[in-house]
Amino acid sequence: MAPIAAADIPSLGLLYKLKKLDKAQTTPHNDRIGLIRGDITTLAVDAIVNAANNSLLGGGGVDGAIHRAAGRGLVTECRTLKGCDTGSAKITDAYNLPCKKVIHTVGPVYDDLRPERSEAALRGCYRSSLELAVQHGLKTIAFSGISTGVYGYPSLDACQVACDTVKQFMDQNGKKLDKVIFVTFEAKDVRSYDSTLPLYFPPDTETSVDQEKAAEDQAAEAEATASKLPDVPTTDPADADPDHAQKKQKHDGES
Ligand code: AR6
Repeated sequence: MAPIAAADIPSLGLLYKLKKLDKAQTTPHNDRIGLIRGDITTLAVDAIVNAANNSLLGGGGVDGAIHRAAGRGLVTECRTLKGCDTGSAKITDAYNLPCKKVIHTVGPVYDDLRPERSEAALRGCYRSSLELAVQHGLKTIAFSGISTGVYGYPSLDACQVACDTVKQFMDQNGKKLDKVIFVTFEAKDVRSYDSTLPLYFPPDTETSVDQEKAAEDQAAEAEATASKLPDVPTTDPADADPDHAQKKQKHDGES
């Protein structure tokens, strides 16, 4: 399968425009957020983010797919890194992958007795990966759904943490990155991102497009009505018709 370039991955801004939800590039981050479903190893972006384990020596899931596609050079370099803490990230070359670098982050094994600890660690994964990308001058970065596979983080909760952390980072450092891409693989994650992304990166709302159209229609209607109205009299009708006052008095007297 041919590698997919960052520019060919649809941004939220484009998706909103296709759905006629967005007027223009008015919501700051929408053209810098990408969404694609597929195999992250096929993306020709600056960096892909691997959902690794503390050893950084490979495993199953996306980690296994990345190591297989990269070739032996990746695990050889990973050995020199001496592992990675949960919630942190380290960077390597990409070897046979079409991307330039691989950022390896270690998500939490979801702890449903202490969800706040899992959340803090997952935030750390996204934040430290973004920081590494910026430090290395990487402009386009694609995230797999960290911890949402065998580490058991509920998809919707993980997605909210991912969107919120990326949004906060972009609010502060947005211009340093050209595109942050969320890569979904399974249907549950597709559903989570479809419902969550518009909450964190809203379109320049449907209502505002509708309201603008309604305001235009109203103005046109008002203009049409105004053109049909008689001119406003500039003098008192009684002055223009001297009999009028008498007629009126007579009429009032009859009733
Ligand atoms: N491209 C994009 N996403 C993928 C791909 C792929 N090729 N393959 C799987 N996913 P997981 P974790 C998605 O289990 O939960 C490894 O053994 C998948 O649908 O890979 O963080 C490590 O060595 C899911 O949404 O990572 C660790 O031991 C997401 O990638 C452990 O698993 C993450 O699922 C880490 O567990």
